[in-house]
Parts: sequence; structure tokens; C-alpha cells
Amino acid sequence: MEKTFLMVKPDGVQRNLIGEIVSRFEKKGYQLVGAKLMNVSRELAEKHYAEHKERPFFGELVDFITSGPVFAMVWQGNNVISTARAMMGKTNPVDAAAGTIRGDFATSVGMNIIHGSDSPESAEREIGLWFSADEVLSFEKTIQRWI
Ligand code: FUP
Repeated sequence: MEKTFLMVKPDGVQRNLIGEIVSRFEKKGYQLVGAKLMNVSRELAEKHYAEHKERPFFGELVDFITSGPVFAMVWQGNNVISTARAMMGKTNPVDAAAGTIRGDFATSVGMNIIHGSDSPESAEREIGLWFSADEVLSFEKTIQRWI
């Protein structure tokens, strides 16, 4: 079953949006298999956003993601990587459709509430970066067969 890494960023935590965001993915039919509220070290932030190292906004991005607790999660389900991206909306909230998380709650590209892995390779890399093997659970929900 496909897994992805999702994270409520510091702005989403500060704005009390953890429940709203978790609820959207639960209602969609996805399964939460790992979660933790945590502070992010600069080292972890720089590894997570390594692909943006040369971009002019890299410093601000690392400052932001380390500025307060984030809610890191692993979700599982059919096509969860691409479907979660669709539910998040475009990176820049100006382009994010109403009904998406960023479309409904964000106004700035820097503070856009949520991160989600953008490919199977990123999902594998990011889950390994943020979670140890014993923090990602494997359990069956019998109700899943009805969705
Ligand atoms: P996404 O995968 O949607 O999070 O988008 P990216 O990987 O392209 O960007 C990662 C983060 O960098 C965004 F969430 C916000 C930040 N960013 C900026 O601050 N300015 C930009 O022009 C692009 C991205």
C-alpha cells in the first residue's frame, strides 16, 4: 500500500489547523500510520529541503520550518501521494483552488500550511528522514474494505 509523508508546517500548528487537516485525510479514506508533534533541527530542515539549497528563499524556508513545532505524519492508501498533493492545492496559494487545503487556509507561498511528498522517491526518502522504522505502524482497519 502506498505511503506518503505529510507535515503540518509551523503556521498550520499555530493556527490550530492540525485537526482540520487530519480530518480531511481521514474522511477521504486514508489511514494515519505515523504521527508526531516535534521541533525541527536546522540539520533536518536542510536535509529535507536539500533540493532547494541553491534557491534564494532557502534560508527563509529553513528559518520558517524550524520556527516552531510541526506535526509530521505518514499516511497510507490508494494513490495517496498524488491524491494528497491534489488535496493540498498548488504550492502558491494564489493558484490553489478553493476546496484545497492551501486554497482554503493559506495566503502566502512561504507560509502555505502543509508539506506533502511529490513522488514515490520523495515519499520514501522523506519517511526515512523523519520517522524511524518502529514509528510507522502497520495495522489493519477492517472498515477500509467499505471505502
Ligand atoms: P511543494 O512541494 O508544493 O511544497 O513546493 P516546493 O517543493 O516547490 O517548495 C517547497 C517550499 O518552498 C514551499 F512550500 C514554500 C517554499 N517556496 C518559497 O518560499 N518560494 C518559492 O518561490 C517556492 C517555494
